Amino acid sequence: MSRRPLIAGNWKMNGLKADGIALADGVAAKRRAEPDLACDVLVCPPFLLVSDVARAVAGSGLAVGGQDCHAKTSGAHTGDTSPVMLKDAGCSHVILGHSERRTDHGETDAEVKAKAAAAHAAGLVAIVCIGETLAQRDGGETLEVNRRQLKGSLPEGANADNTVIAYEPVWAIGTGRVASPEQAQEVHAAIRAELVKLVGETEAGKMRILYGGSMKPENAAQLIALPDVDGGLIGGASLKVEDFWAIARNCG
Ligand code: 3PY
Repeated sequence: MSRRPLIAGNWKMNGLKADGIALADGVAAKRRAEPDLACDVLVCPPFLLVSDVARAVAGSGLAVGGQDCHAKTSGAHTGDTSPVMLKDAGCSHVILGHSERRTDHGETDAEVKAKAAAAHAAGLVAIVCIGETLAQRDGGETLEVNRRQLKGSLPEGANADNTVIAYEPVWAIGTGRVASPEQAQEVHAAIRAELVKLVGETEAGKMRILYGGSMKPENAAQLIALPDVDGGLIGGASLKVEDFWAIARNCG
């Protein structure tokens, strides 16, 4: 089954307003110059920059996403951002359950699932992140951990239109280490097999599974060419227009 790749930039907690707008302008210019690009492209700035970035890229074909959201629509939740607010600010996607949130904020699969359900209700595509630590990989638990996180984090009603999975081995995030093509394909194939049980064969066949974790221009082509890798969730390399665009062009 052919799936249109998605290249998503996770800017994390980087950049002030001028930097974010310059980056968004740069990526939008590339996108406008290549209307026939073979993939979808998404940028996920920090919350405070979402509205400015959405304005900067309007009409370019780029999508904008948040990096987290609350599981409630509104209420007494100091410091949080609701999925409805993200939608209102111009987002179409939201990253959920990134390992940095699971580590820094103790997010559990059940919380990610509730957030994903809320994102769906707000009309956002949830990018649900899963991945094993180095200790889990060394302990031979990789496939089991990813299956468990996937099952625990996917809400009722998840389908290929409202959900994207991102496999991000924790040991490859911000470390410069990247999964080998064999390691990535093994886990992506196992995730797709688990998706068949969770959402049925048709949706599992259509659902995009991104690889994340030190994806760069030098390794992207090899990873994106794998049968079950449908694009990337890009950290550091998404902060440089030329690097991010070099990855997006690898999808052709
Ligand atoms: C990375 O590339 O390190 C990421 O965490 C992407 O989300």
